[in-house]
Amino acid sequence: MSEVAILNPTTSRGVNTNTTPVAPLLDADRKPLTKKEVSADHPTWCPGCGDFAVLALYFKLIERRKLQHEKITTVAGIGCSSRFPYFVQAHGAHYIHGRALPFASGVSLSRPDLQVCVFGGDGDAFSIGGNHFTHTARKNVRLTYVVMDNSVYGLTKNQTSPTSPIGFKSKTDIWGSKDRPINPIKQAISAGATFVARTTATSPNHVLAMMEASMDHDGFSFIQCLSECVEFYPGAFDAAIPRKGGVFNEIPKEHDVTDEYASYKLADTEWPGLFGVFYKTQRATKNASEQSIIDDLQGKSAGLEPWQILKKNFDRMK
Ligand SMILES: Cc1ncc(C[n+]2csc(CCOP(=O)(O)OP(=O)(O)O)c2C)c(N)n1
Ligand code: SF4
Ligand SMILES: [Mg+2]
Repeated sequence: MSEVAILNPTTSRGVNTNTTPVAPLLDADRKPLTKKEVSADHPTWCPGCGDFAVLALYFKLIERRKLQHEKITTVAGIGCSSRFPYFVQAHGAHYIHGRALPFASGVSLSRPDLQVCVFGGDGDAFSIGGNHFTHTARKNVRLTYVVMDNSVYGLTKNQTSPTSPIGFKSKTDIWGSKDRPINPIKQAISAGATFVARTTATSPNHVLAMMEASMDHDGFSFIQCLSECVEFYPGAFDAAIPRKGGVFNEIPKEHDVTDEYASYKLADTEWPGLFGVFYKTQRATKNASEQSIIDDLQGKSAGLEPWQILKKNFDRMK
């Protein structure tokens, strides 16, 4: 498959409402999809790669939420983690490096009946795709974005990524990285994401809980999911794995997730940091504001077909 593989659109645009419509569950008489029915190619990741767990949990989520093939859209950029859509038997796109979010935004805005899930790596999200991350967050496009963060470029075989720690030795930093890593949680909050969470592939129930909560959220949901690259950064997250002597500390129950500053501060907790929902707020989505423009125009153009409304607008621009 080339870098741009286009999904398969089938139905028309949606419903008039102030909040974004959530992907509806289908008829009760359709059985939930099994893992077998939703898996495609055998994953080509290295044995032991953290990404396997995230994929398995996505299958579980699809089954649990009774999503059917035509309602699931899985989008990714380029990287080991971004191979994700290949392995899901449903609609999706393996798009250009760093550009998964603008593509997914188009899907979300034009098809409010779909559950749009974007997966990718730390390089894809925060290096080449850094600007798209910021703008999709501030626009509050309704979709779930799971960044499988291994703190390295895996696919291209070991370069420093924006989340690699200082001192990390790679092909691009043979003496050890000197650059301060970004903090994805702080970045997401300050950009305007309305749901911000952190989890780790070694805690499956926690990943599942975060993904479920993100899908219930009406807006841009961001999840940083630590996912070890056993090939180029083994042991990167041992400090967060209790069976390896680490600690898995959840966000204190009394934390007010609507308090932006408290969430931001919490995200500064010393490595390996905290896990759970840092921030969650309700703000008008891009989907809802676009829909109100459409409704307005349709109201002024009663009796016209959509193509006639478009033509009228193009004519006005001449
Ligand atoms: C425009 C462009 N620049 C560079 C590349 C090469 N490239 C492919 S994937 C990648 C980095 C992937 O790292 P990450 O997103 O962390 O994913 P991982 O492989 O670690 O899961 C790079 C630099 C590319 N495909 N396209
Ligand atoms: S190189 Fe790393 S990230 Fe890529 S499949 Fe192998 S273990 Fe996973
Ligand atoms: Mg990576």
